[in-house]
Amino acid sequence: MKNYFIELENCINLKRLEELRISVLGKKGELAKEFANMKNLEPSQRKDVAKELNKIKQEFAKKLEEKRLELEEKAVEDGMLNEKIDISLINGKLELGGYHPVVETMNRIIDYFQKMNFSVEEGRMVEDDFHNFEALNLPKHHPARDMQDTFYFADHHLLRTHTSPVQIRTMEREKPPIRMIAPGTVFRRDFDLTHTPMFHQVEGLVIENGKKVSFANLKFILQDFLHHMFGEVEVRFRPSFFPFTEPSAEVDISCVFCEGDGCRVCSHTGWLEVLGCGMVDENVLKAVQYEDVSGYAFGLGVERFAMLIHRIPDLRSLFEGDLRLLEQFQR
Ligand code: 2U9
Repeated sequence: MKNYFIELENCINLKRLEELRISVLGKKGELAKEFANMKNLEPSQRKDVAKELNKIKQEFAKKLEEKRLELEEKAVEDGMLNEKIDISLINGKLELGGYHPVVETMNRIIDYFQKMNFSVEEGRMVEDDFHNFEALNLPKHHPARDMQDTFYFADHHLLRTHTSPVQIRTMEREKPPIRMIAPGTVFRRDFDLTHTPMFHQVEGLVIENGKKVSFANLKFILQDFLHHMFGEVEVRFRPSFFPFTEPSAEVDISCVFCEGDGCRVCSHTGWLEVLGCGMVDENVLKAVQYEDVSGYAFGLGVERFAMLIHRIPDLRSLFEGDLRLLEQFQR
């Protein structure tokens, strides 16, 4: 029996442990044989031998159980160390995501202008007063600079209220000709049915040396762009005012909901305003030390485009992350 105890002590796997259990405690095992042998003993000896054998049986069973727990624990640990999980297996329930309608619309806009040979420029969201206002002919005390409209930091920096500072920085960095768009996130202290404090714009700028760029060029590209985005719509230009362009215009398309008949969305005018534009103001060109150049600029709100293209009635639904809306844009 002594040998079995030593073997149990040195046992290193569960299979051998089970073999040991059977050889010692099994029906035909070592102990069963010893118990059977008792019939050959003197009756006076049997009691002591039985007591001794039972003691050995209990001790072996206890040590065997301890060893089993130890080896099982080790098997789990070894398994975790050596296990390789194949994460490439598909469970058949994969669902494809999609672009958020604002991103998808932004990408379509960018695509159009890239095909028209515009470069895509990005800037910073935290800007200074000069690039966001001063250089754009928005002098000190202009109402647009109001604390009410702009998020200011304590150190005179601010969250850009439009992407126009990107054009200013591009002009500071590069000589004409310039042919660029600036897509990006902008911030205004505005929150109601039709305004969110964070939204997206795409602005464009074209500058050429001399008098090469005209309002007719601006009209052509914006008309073509709007047909690309909205299909067969009427386009009209209305005189307007912006500090950074002169002359300026707002651009309308015939209402995509009622096709110009008049409805609630277009306030019964038959027209929807979708763009602002104009020839770059002299004062803006002066601020970046450009001389003898001509240029046009335009700007649009991406959320408004996304809403009109996809017939999304409520601006706020674009920012709620509701899957019932987003799932409709799965690829
Ligand atoms: C430079 C010079 C001129 C960009 C322009 C608009 C007209 C315009 C609005 C559309 C909807 C902003 O998101 S919105 O509220 N934008 O109407 N933006 S012209 O003019 C510039 C920009 C940069 C250097």
